[in-house]
Amino acid sequence: MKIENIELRRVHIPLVRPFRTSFGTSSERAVTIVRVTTADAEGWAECAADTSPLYSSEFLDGSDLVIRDHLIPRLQALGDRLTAERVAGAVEPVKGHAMSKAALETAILDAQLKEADISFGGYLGAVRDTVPAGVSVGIMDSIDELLEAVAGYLEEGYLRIKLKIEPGWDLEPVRAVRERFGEELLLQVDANTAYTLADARHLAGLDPFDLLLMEQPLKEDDLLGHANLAKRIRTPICLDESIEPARDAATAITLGARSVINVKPARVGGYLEARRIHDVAAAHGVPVWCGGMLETGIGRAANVALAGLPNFVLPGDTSASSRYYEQDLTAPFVLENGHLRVPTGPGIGVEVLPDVLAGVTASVTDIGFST
Ligand code: NPQ
Ligand code: MG
Repeated sequence: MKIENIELRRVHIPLVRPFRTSFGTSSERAVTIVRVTTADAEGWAECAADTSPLYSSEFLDGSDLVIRDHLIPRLQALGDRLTAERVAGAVEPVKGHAMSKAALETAILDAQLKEADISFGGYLGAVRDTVPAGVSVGIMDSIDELLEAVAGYLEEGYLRIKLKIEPGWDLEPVRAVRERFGEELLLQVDANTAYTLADARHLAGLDPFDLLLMEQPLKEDDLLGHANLAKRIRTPICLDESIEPARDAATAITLGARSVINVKPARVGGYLEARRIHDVAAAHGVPVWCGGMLETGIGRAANVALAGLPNFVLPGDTSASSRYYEQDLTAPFVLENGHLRVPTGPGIGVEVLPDVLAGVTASVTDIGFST
């Protein structure tokens, strides 16, 4: 495949409501959109990093530099041998920076699949036409506000609720949601690394609420701590931040540090690695679900395709566009009976709306591409 240009574009999109997690509050999503131009196609992707390195060590300004100065030159060095499947190997000497690598690989894969007239779902091996949608609900100022928000999402049709928790916002909100909405509700929590093993007894206090899982209670590098915690609480532990390459998934499974894995293509370095994690987990009977990073329609389209693979057995954070954005960068993803439709067109299968994109663009850099 022959790339003619790579463009990096910083956009800022307002969120419909502030989103508070244990690591901070966002009222807009800043994101870098990557556009790869070839003779016959345009490939699109977004870098999931945030403006500050709080979810993980990556952040957008750093990511733009890594893509420009360290990743793209390694792809140029491949010459005519460049394919999406060769991107990960070519950038492997660069340590870390999974989200930056994922964005670049995904934009190239989109262009390649559009040239070949194959959809993401078809390429990755999706077996479903629609995927069940869950929603991630931020930390709120009061229990009443939380109950109102959850009631609204359930009315819209979301099939699973994930509550963000932190010390001081855990047992009471979970109890209130369970009591108000009943034992049938699929309910889980996400701590984004806010606890330590010393909180084990406190976290066991969530056991009576029959949660599907507790996501990432401890630090990202604390697999052993999670394995220990798993022996002290009944709620299944799900890892998010701890799992980068597929080898991490294998390690976590061997240690007994998890019973479920949140697969986020951005965090693991792209859709090809995400598929490998899906496969490793499936081979061990470990269920997975598709996480989210407040993606625009560009990233959401590819996530929904991934969530169509067979071992994605729990509803993901694959919410409708309206969960985050009044105006998405593509035609909005909408809930149909609690499900999102897997796009079937070539590549990511959705078109970027040029006027909307222009309206939210803060800066554009043409990096070029020469071999
Ligand atoms: C998670 N996502 O599962 C993440 C965390 C997250 C849907 O809960 C800006 C950029 C804001 C990235 C907020 C969901 C974010 C962000 C939350 C990621 O842990
Ligand atoms: Mg998470």
